[in-house]
Amino acid sequence: NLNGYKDVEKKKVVVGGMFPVHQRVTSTDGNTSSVPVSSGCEGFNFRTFRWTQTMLFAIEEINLRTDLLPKTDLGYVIYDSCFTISKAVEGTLTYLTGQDEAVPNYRCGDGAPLAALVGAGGSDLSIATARILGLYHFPQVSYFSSCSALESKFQFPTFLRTIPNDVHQSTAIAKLVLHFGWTWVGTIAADDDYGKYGIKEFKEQVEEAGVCISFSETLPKVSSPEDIQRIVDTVVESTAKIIVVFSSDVDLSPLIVELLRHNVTNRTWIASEAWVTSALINQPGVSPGSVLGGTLGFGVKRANIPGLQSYLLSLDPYADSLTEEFWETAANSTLSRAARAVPDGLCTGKESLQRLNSTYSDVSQLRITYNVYKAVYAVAHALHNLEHCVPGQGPFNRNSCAEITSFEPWQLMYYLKNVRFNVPHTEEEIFFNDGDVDGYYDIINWQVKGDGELSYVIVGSYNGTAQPEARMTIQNESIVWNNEDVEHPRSVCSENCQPGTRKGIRQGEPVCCFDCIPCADGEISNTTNARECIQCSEDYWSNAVRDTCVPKTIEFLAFGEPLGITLIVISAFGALVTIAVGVVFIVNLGTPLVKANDALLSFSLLFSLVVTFLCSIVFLGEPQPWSCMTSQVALALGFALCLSSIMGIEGSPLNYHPSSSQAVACTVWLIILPPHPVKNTAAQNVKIILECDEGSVVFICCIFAYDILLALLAFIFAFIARKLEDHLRYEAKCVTFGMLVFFIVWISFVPAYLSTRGKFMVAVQIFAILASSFGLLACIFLPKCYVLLVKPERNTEEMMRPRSKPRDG
Ligand code: TCR
Repeated sequence: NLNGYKDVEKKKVVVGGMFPVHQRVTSTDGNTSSVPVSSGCEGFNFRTFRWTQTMLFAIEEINLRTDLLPKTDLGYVIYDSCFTISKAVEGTLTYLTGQDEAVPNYRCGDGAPLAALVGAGGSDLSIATARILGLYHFPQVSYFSSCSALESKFQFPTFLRTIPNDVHQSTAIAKLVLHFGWTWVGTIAADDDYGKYGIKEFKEQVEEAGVCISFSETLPKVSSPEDIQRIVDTVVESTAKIIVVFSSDVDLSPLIVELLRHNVTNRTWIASEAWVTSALINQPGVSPGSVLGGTLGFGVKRANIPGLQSYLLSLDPYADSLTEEFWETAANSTLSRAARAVPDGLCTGKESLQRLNSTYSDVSQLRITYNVYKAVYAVAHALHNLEHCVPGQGPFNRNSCAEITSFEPWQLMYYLKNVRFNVPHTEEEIFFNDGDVDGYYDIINWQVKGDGELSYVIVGSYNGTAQPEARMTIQNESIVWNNEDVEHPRSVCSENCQPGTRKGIRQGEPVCCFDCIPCADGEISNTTNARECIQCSEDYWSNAVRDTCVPKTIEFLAFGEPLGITLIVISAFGALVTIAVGVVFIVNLGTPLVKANDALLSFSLLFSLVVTFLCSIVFLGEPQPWSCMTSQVALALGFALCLSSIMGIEGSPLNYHPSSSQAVACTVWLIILPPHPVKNTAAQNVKIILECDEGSVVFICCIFAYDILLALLAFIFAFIARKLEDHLRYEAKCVTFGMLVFFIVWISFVPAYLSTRGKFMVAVQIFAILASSFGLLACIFLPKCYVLLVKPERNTEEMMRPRSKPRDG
């Protein structure tokens, strides 16, 4: 007998209960021509019926206790909210008015004061009932409505709950997703406050951390095969391997059935508390092993309630219309009222419940059941405190107390808010903090056993009251994933960008989907997923894989390298030959050949050639301020001297003056804008070229233009002299030839110089200098030396006819 009213002496208080025992209301035919009746309910739910029975069990347990409410008995009124708001509201109104119009399904203890309402079911039901109850300051303790919207004490002043606020759960799921580095997840929400608020909160948290939502689907409340099909298609098409589902098991099960039919595997499902251990999803027979194996979910605190199972099994089928319906549904037969002899299709009420239905009597996962138990105890403790108020020390106006037989709902609300007690058997301490309890969850993993059945394994926990870093503990090794490998699944839209590349956004796609674009020359990225490549600083350049900046190689034509050595050797050879020619001339100073050509002019020509030979060496090596200045100036002066000497030899009137004016020009250049060494980083990316900057382009052009002018004059003179003066004919021929070589060399120098880069420009320049010097040396002095050394017999006055005019200078 569920009735606790055996002792007539005891005072009575009635506790209201509201449970979604049925899953939906029957659809009405829409006929408005007859008296409308409250719609019936269908879809008997064994799990919620177990909760109903747990409330009765708790009340019975409390009534038997002598330390809790010793002088008062608890009665109960229980309504079926049928998972429907209108039913919940109807029940609440009936409960408040005490009118029996909508007959409560379960009732015991008429006439006694109403204490509090336990329940209402899903969050949207509680939101509706809490608004009405709030109007009358009537306390409501929910075991089940976890939606964060209910935390507002302004809107729901008398709402309390023994289930953690979903804010904790959303945070926990977000943490889990971030823990495994999943950045590409899909979400599915039930079309109610529970699903919508839960997913909203989850999204906010993960998006802040850079996770992208691949798709967001909403499960229909009223069965709609098209919607379900659309969701299945989305799940199949999406590349997201992780799907977070915030929904009650009732709303989710049609989708699961469809997923099983399509055998959608290779996904990891993240379960919210409402379906994580639901038998409705994990249906025996249609084992969702390969589809749902590896699922991770959050479950509220679990507990064992001793005595509950035997209480559940000892259910009297005839107690009430609900128990009758339960029995008939469970045994799949009609309960015979009188019969002792049972015809076919009837049952006796003596069938063994243990064998009939496992969901009802399965006490292995008492989570919501435990919340119901706690809620009833919270009301009982509040009533106990109210009853044991010491007169004169009460909390109310003028320290008064409330009477257990005639208290106001708001007075009980005061006690409920401040209640603090230990739950029997588990010793968990319960107290309400602004109507909420601590957010504690087990992390549950669905593991497929050998026989294909699923088992729930606790692999970690989440404690919302701990320090932020310590909130989640998870044993990665104990998790069994939905794939062959031990590694946790990956779910990203695009793989990480390696160093050397940067993220390139794709227009119109979430930020998690991107392309990896290699860094440009001279730019690097040294982190994964770099947003931008970094430009290397001036003297550095990117390496081949573009992940570090390396110093640019410094380039100049060094003395030690083969080309440098070759050039030194050639120019030294040239200088030596020139000196040797000079020696030969000195030795033969008195001979007609030497006399015929002005000796002084010959020596100055030889000297200038030595200068040009040697100045080419100065072009080599790392440029220094002094070498930059000397090389160009020595070259320009050397040529000027050389060319003016040649003209002198030809008897031109210009003589030495040209070279002295060149010297003046060079001095001005050196003083105003001297050439200086520079690092050329622009010409080539990977190299720094050390070279001489001429200081002023105008100056260097003028100076060498002057040299060219001299060369042209020398050529013209020689050309003319060749015709005019007989005794100079041979001489003039040599000079003409030498000047032609000189022009050819320098004309071909221009394109060669312009088409080379870096240190080879210097080499080209030196080659031109050496070639032109050798050309002049050979053309002008080789024939003379030949005569002087090999054919001295030709070195006679006759051969060198005397000049018609003696020359000055
Ligand atoms: N709170 C949900 C509904 C719900 C549920 C469940 C439904 C929860 N746990 C278990 C079926 C089975 C948690 C709500 O609406 O607030």
